[in-house]
Amino acid sequence: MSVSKFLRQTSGAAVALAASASALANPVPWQLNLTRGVTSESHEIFALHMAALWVCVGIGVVVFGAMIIAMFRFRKSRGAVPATWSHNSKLEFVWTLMPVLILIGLATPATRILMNEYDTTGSQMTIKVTGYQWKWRYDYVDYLGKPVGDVGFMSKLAAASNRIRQLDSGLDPGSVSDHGFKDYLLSVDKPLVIPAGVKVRFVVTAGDVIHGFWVPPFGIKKDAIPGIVNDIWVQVDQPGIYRGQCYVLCGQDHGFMPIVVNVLPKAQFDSWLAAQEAQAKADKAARTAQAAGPANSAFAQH
Ligand SMILES: [Cu+2]
Repeated sequence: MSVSKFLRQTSGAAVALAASASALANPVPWQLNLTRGVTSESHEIFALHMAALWVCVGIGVVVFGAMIIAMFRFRKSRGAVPATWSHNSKLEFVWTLMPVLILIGLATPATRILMNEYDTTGSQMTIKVTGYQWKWRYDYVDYLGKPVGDVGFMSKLAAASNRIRQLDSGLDPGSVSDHGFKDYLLSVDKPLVIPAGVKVRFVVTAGDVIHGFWVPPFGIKKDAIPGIVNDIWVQVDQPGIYRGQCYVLCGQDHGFMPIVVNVLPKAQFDSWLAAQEAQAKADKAARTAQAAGPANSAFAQH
């Protein structure tokens, strides 16, 4: 790719970012840095990432600078004569202590952020997330202290993307979009829906092999392991569509099980959940009636 094309694409992306707040959540072509995200946790992670980056840049400048100066100023053709001493306790002490201090300086905030990410106390909602080859299942367990009745569904790659990805489909991946965002392999048939401004706890597991639940704009990433339940929480204040991926290579369709989270304003979410619960109740009643029907008539015949 030429430099001008690269600049055009990145500046185009910047304009697109500025134009729409919810577009912030969408991945951007040629995105070079870590996703800044929309939650306070993801902002903390981003700040720590930038701090670590600049510490590394500083170390790189000092180390490579010293090497380059030494190579040019003290080269043989300039008549440099090697020193004959072999040990300096003071120097050894300094260059052992400095990395230790830098590591402590980076590890302390990193540990604090991790401990916060693990602390699911005070969450107002629980959703069970299960990874399958190659889709996700979301089961709503409780909300605002009350159990949720039978709301759960599979979430798999959107049909349009699925058609295009088939070998020799001849279809154009650029032809699908969601509100102007080219979403090939990034959309699902039924997104996970959560309320804005509510601390949501995800309990994450898997039904077959190890998967990984990762939503970069939220700053959350959790292993989904069969037989093990991990948990993580998120609180998203800004409604919108957010995208993630399975991050553990889990088989041939690993790249085709995206995650989409639709964050709704709380009132809108409440009515969505109520409708889902009513639907589940009606479905259950229909199933019961169907199961009872033939049995009753069989009984009547005898
Ligand atoms: Cu997977």
